[in-house]
Amino acid sequence: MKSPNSTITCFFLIFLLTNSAFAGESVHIQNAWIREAPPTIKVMAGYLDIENSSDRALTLVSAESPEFERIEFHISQVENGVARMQQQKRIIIDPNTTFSFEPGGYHLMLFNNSTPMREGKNVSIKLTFKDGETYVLDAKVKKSNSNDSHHHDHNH
Ligand SMILES: [Cu+2]
Repeated sequence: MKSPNSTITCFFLIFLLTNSAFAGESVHIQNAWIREAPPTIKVMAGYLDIENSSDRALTLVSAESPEFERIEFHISQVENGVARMQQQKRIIIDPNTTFSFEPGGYHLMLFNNSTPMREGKNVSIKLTFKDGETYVLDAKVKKSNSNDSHHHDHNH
């Protein structure tokens, strides 16, 4: 026969497990910025670091902002000397790693801003993960400080 005590312990354990499966405390997003572009350019690149200090992989499935029509995940690659960008439907962040969107590699591609994007502006971006969790972060518009290989020209 079960003692009342073991039932209580059991409930308590379930509560703890549910809590630890919540990624909120083990995900940190830092260094979010958007590269300032001339006002006529309606496609901009954004960068950030996502630190996953949990012991399970995270899958980033979408990004959105009230300031932009849409946001895609892209990777820049050089093929036969030509820089190309390819859309990625999802981004997987392995357990205990930091995933960087950075110039020349993975980046957010932000389309059709509704307001001018000048240096110093803060842009709210919402990230959604596969488990339904969302994060809202601020990305600062900054001038590029390096002449890296990222191109704003698209062949979509
Ligand atoms: Cu791109």
